[in-house]
Amino acid sequence: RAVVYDPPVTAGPLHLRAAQVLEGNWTGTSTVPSHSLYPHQWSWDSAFIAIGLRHVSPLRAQRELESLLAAQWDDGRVPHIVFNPSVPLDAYFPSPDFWRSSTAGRTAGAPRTVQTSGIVQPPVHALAAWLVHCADPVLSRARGFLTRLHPRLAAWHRYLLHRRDLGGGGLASVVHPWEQGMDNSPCWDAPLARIAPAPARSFRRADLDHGAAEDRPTDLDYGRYVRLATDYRDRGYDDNPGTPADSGGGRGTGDFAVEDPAFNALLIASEFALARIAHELGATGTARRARAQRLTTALVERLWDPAEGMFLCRDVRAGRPIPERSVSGLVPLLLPGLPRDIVTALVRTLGGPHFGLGDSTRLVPSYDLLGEAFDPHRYWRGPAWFNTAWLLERGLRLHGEQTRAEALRTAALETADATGFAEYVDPYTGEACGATGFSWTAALTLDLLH
Ligand code: 9WN
Repeated sequence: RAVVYDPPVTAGPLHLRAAQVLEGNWTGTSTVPSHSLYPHQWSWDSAFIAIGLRHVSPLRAQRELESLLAAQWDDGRVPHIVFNPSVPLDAYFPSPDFWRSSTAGRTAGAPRTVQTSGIVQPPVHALAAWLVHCADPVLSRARGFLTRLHPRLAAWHRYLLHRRDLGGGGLASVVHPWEQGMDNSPCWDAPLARIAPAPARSFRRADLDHGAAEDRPTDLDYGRYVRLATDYRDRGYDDNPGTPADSGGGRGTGDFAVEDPAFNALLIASEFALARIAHELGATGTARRARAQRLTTALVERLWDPAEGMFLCRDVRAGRPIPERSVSGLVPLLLPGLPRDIVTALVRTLGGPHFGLGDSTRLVPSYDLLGEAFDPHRYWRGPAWFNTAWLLERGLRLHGEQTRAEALRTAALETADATGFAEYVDPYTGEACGATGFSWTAALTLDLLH
């Protein structure tokens, strides 16, 4: 595998090596996920990176979030990529000339001076901002960190809760698999099957210059990603939530609209964090807390499946749940207001035959071990990722499952160490896949060490 630019991981204690990875991936204003595969700033990566970086440099952690939110659009969306103008266009696909944010996104209020994508990623940012503040409240207050970020975070949540309520039930929808962050999850197979792929020769994938083809999404997946993103761009990135779609399947105009449990759980966790931020800034935060609780109820009503013992995605266009078990359906475990019987069922599912935690797997697989589409090496169709391990460790701890949380924490630290901070790993063997020296793996290692 040609992983050319990843920082060398030298010997030394784990926390030092994790800090070195983040140092090597720091550009001066933000941190790239990986110089080889992902040489720009990514939205949810930056949130996870800031959560770890706060233990090394609270100032850099604040700047990580500030630089991302400086690229926010006027309609409130936080773009999934903020492009670094000094990186050659062919280093990553799709590049700024594909997204054309400053022209195609003008009506939606894309920034003029910085180039971004036009889609979003999971809203981990308010949670990250609160944790970063807590790492050094004196510095945070002196720099007016939360005072400056609060209106941007509030606008971001407003965008998701209003412009993206395409199902009409209070939850946010994603309009592209890249938005949910688990790009080629089998959950998207059915809704994506309706999308006519863009011809393979109409674009050039840069990811295959650095990653092994068998660990990455297929060309057919990419054709559909390109089609969806092109259509959204050509509509001026307009979400148009008031208009019923022709198919009758919810609001909005695009062909892909899905309510995802992890995306919405992270939004709710971030709403709770925004309540704390508001309180720190002198408000009560009561309304936000109440809203977070209402959203938790909506999440349970719309996405909980008692027979499966987990949350499922909902295909808004088809008007039905997607019968695939993804780690995304376990992530709501991180919510404080979850009914006790749901917590019990989620913990049982996590340790049961579909995810095997504490039994057959080292880390939580991204997809059902018994699912037809399971592949231990192909990206989000089976491999274990460190951000989901971190979220579930938090959830287990929150709900009093200390022993399981501790076992997951130990496994994550050992695997991060053994693989040189791999992007993702085979869930059974822990073998490294994708890039090494991957930023959120290093960052969340730091957080788990503290
Ligand atoms: C597309 C950066 C990102 C992560 C995503 C992960 C992958 C991009 C890609 O890399 O997606 O956004 O090119 O494959 O799936 O979760 O944020 O690390």
